Amino acid sequence: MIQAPSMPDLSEASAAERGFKSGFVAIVGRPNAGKSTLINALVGAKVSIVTPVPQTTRNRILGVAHRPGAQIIFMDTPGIHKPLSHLNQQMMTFVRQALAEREAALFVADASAPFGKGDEYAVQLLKSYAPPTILALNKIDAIPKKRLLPLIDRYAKLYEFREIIPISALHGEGLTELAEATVKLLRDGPEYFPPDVYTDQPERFLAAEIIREKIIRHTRQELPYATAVLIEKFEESDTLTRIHAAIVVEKESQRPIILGAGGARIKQIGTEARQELEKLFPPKVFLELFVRVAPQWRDDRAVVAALDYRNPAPE
Ligand SMILES: Nc1nc2c(ncn2[C@@H]2O[C@H](COP(=O)(O)OP(=O)(O)OP(=O)(O)O)[C@@H](O)[C@H]2O)c(=O)[nH]1
Ligand SMILES: [Mg+2]
Repeated sequence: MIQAPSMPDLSEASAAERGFKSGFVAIVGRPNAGKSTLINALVGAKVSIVTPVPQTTRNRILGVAHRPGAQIIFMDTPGIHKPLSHLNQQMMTFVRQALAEREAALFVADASAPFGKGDEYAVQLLKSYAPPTILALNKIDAIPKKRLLPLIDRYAKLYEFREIIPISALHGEGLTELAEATVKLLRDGPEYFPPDVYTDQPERFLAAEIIREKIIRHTRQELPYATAVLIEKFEESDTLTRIHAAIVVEKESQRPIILGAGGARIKQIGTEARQELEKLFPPKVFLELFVRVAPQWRDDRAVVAALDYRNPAPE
């Protein structure tokens, strides 16, 4: 269960009594459908990393959208797929947890990709939890309008979606309608989070994710899934945040791919990550990156557990 940082006082005129709506909403769908782009757009802040590579999100990421009279706590999740490694099984556990703990769901589908078996598989999983769900048909900026109706027909036959809303998460189209339709699925409830809080992720995890985003963007042809980032040191002072991070790869042969010729690639990854980290941890970030080889880490329970920020830190 997700712990709210401060529970409101329900004894007197509580938020619920004032007709305030709130609740947890799972964002689910196939890998690469645009779920993380969508949660960022709905929350109005970058809470989840985005890359062109499927299976980017590996955790359950909370993002709070503060609306007039309502608070929607969105849960971004990994793309629904058949898991092979322990890491992938853990990713699917996050999807199931989100589907089990939600009040409602947004099912995100990539309207620009051909409908296939993977989409049917994803809807089957949704069905097994049967939440009240809105279908968000995403990436409509990338398709001719005439492709929408047949797709809407097809999905309408698969599940009793409460609403089907075409959107472009990237360009912000249809998002006001989507947010309003989502609020309609919520009941009266408390303000779980104060107005200035938009995620529950610890700073160390946010830092690791930003670094991982830059790694994927720079190595996606060669190493789409093989890397993880572990923060080994995170020290904050008024003038400097010092971060040491290990880039974990599976094989010795992958080390030079991260390093690049003469170390140029890891330098570029470091520069881009530092620039973004400095916005989160001003005024200055010192970032040290190094590569560590951990054979078969995706099947190593200890490494996979260390990647989940909800686990207690190792002694
Ligand atoms: N054209 C277009 N591209 C989009 C849109 N939304 C997302 N994308 C792109 O789709 C790719 C995947 O986006 P993500 O938000 O990472 O997708 P995801 O569903 O979170 O993917 P996983 O975490 O891997 O499951 C990125 O290159 C996005 O820029 C959209 O509305 N239009
Ligand atoms: Mg994602």
